Amino acid sequence: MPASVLHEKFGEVVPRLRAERTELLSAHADTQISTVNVQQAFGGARGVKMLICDTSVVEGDQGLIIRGRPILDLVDKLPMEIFWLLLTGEEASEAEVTELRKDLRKRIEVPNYVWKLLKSMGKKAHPMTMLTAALTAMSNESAFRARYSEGLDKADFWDPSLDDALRIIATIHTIAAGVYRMRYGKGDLVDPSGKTDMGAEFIKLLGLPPKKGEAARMMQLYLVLHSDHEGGNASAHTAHIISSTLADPFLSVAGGLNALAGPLHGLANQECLSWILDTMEKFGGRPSQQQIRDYAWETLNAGQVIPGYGHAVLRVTDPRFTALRNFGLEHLKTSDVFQTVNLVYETVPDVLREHGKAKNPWPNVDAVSGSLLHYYGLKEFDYYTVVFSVSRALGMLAQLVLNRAVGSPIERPKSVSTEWVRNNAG
Ligand code: HAX
Repeated sequence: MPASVLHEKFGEVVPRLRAERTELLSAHADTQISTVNVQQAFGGARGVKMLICDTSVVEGDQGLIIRGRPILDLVDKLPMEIFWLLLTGEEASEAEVTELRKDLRKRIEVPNYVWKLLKSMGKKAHPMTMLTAALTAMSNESAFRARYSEGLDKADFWDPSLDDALRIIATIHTIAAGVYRMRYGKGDLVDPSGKTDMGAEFIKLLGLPPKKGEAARMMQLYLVLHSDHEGGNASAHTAHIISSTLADPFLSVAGGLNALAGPLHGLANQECLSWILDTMEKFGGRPSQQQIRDYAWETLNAGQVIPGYGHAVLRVTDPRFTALRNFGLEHLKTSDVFQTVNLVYETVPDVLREHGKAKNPWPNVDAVSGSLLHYYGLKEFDYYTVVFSVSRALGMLAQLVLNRAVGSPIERPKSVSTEWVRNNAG
């Protein structure tokens, strides 16, 4: 496969990244940037600064910032423009976007063995299992794996990794749409054209009604908003650990997406809409605020979490929630489900504050995303995390290529035993 416009661009950026890293390490190698207390060691390493991620940061009081730009400033971008920005730190020009589109179009083919594998998985497989199985199988296609086995200079690791990244970005929505059509009996697969943007093409491949282009616009927004969330979240971190072993990008992203499939992480979006629909079913339609309040308490008193609320880092309403809600306020005026999501937003933070456990009573993006997918025809909730995955692959891959470019080592923090803590904590 010929190198792409992104290879050219990123090749120009790499020397600067390496120089910056060398300079920082030589000037500050021993400078302390974080400490770890017993609470953090037992508590999922919350707040421990021990990873480098340049694609984006999540500020507790602001939410997602991609390459210095708040996510709400990027809502009109295309997913491929976001990948460019995540990777290079710069915005792509119009000409570069045109070239990138052509480069992606050359890579849209999904090998036939992937479709055979997916067909063999039957009607009970979770769509996330199907997606990550497909990506794992596609490791056969890895340019990185092939070139590494021939003997690749460490300085060039990023180059075939970027080939793999582009191949995954060019195919993941086609695979995801294939999973949808096979798993839910939606008929034959639709061939990708590679002519339109990822969001519009994904809607077409899924076979959803275009609603005068609105569905494509929603998908484009969804894919941009979910693309990256710094390096410490469970899926990005998992992908990073796998890739730090020099496993190929297909295996690394598949592993990261397996972490996204947990209900406290990406799977929360399927649980959120279930919770909303359960509320509506229980109260026979759009519930009142009092009914939502009662149901929220019933959920909490049963020892369960309210899906879509709370966050490990955020301490304000997630701006990605705000962006999707704004879209809904404009286009989903007639949707009872969306109006219920709004009422929940007006009610649940007070309940969580009263409950007193969650450090953040505000909604995260998952509290609203399912209601939009549902409105535009994706009624199968257990598919929602697959849509999330199509987007999040962008961030994982940008992080992976950057790490390969600067030669990040295999990750290996030190664990200690409970006995060690008992003996040393005093
Ligand atoms: N409902 C009820 N209780 C909640 C809660 C919620 N929405 N959010 C947090 N809590 C509870 C926690 O379970 C924890 O209880 P215990 O002390 O009994 O263990 C306590 O409040 C403190 O938790 P925290 O420090 O505020 O939050 P964590 O960093 O531990 O967890 C979670 C962050 C997102 C996992 C958590 O808020 C949660 O479970 N939320 C609901 C599920 C959800 O929306 N997940 C999606 C998050 C976004 C994401 O990653 N998407 O991919």
